[in-house]
Amino acid sequence: EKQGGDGVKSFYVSTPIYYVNDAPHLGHAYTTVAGDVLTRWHRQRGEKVWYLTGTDEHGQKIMRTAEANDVTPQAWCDKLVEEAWKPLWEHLDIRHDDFIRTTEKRHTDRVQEFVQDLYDKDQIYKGGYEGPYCVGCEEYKLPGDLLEAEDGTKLCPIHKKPVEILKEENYFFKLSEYGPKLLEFYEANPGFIQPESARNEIVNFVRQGLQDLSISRSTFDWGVPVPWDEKHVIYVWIDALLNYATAVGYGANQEKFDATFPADVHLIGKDILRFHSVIWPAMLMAQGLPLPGKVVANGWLMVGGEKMSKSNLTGIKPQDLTSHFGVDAYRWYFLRAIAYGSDGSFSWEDFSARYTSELANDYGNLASRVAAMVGKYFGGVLPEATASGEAERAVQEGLAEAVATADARIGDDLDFQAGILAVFDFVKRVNGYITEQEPWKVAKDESPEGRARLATILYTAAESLRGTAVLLNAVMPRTSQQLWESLGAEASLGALADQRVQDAGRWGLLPAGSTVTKGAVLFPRLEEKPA
Ligand code: ME8
Repeated sequence: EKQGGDGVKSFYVSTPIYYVNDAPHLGHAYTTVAGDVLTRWHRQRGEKVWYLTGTDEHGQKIMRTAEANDVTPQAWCDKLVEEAWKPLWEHLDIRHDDFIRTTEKRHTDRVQEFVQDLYDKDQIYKGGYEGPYCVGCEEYKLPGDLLEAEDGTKLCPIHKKPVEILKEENYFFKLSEYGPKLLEFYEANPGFIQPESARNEIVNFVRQGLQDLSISRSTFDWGVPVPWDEKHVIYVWIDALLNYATAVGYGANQEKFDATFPADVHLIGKDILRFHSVIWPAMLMAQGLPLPGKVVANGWLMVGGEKMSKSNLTGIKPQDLTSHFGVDAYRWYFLRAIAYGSDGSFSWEDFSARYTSELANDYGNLASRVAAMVGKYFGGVLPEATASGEAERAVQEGLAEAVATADARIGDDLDFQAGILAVFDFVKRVNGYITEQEPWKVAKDESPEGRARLATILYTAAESLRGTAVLLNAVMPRTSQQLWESLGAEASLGALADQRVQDAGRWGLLPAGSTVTKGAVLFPRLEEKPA
């Protein structure tokens, strides 16, 4: 997609850029799939969209991992990006428009310019700092936030690992000056930080007063050099946050930058809320750049009551789940089962139960029954609905409601669960309609009235599926495409991706005469759970 030139700003969505000290896990995939669904949804509204993801490659955490593996940090990052991160996003059908790596020159040059500019504007000064530092978070911690082990060791509240006391002469960004302006901004933009609990946490934090932020490090060198003092490297978080600007042409391609920046939605996990809703806006304010639309924090995927992390993944990789449930069911499950913004536990049993009842029984069976009956009673040619009545009108209204609800919940509120549920409620309704109308009995009546009734029932069901294929395309692109083909919709309506959400609830789009075929089962029965 070309950015710029037509004066229309893209709907711009970002994920965090992930640390490449290890391979991606379910938690990273959770945020990235959510962004993919959100951006596919907006594309299906006909909007221009820009979806950015990438990797965060500097800092001590990466450096130590590379050392432990006896390779250079750059070689380590190259390997992980090419062999683990990019392949997983491809496997999960993530359609990002760009993938930024913080070791790329298009990024590092601009980071230096940005920081130099702040220095020239007197927003950065030299000072000293001593305090507890968590390498896992790459962050100085406030003493009051630390946990204490039984032997008195101070622990990072997120990583539950000992913090290190760091003492350095550093450059500082005058973050403390931005507190009042930030509070004013939060006040004027109540939706800026979501969910509500995250907003409250940040407002309280900023009200207590902000400290200046150390933005350089001099005890190691794996980072972007501070341009006026090359003994220092730029703090990894300043470097990382700037990806959202450098990736869309900041300081290099003004046309693209204007057509894209700022992000409409920064998707993050709640661990990195302060960086995105305090430091990042303050950095932008310092440069007079526009502020993002919103920062939306997802909750934790939990395993056995603990936040899922690289160390306690209990061995489950995204690929273990996709090979069992399929990619589409994987994309669907986490958004369906957990309210976005809340913590949620993953369990193999819950996934299996929902797969079987909601995907295979409710949805997949509906699709195959309808195709089978059009085949059996009408030779695979979709008949015309000439005898619609009360029951059909209820189904038509049901579709319109599902479209409106899904559009508002997924496209605007990022309440993926409610949006998906609205579509599956409609699927239940269509199943109920078929159960009540009993087409297999109507089929025994060979009078013209009987044939008209049967035709109407099957048309109504097939046209309903046309709607669900469009509505679920963002979440489950592969099975939606399969269904689209089985309905013979492509010939008359064109590509599934070109179907507009705004039109999805209009009744009667799928023309009578379409060739309906019974394709492969959408959601096959699950094999035994692997040992
Ligand atoms: O923080 N549940 O990278 P990171 C849900 N490089 N989401 C989870 C999760 C879990 N258990 N675990 C991780 C960094 N995530 C920085 C970001 S951005 C300028 C720099 C997701 O590799 C969630 O989105 O530690 C979280 O914020 C992100 O992965 C952290 O990834």
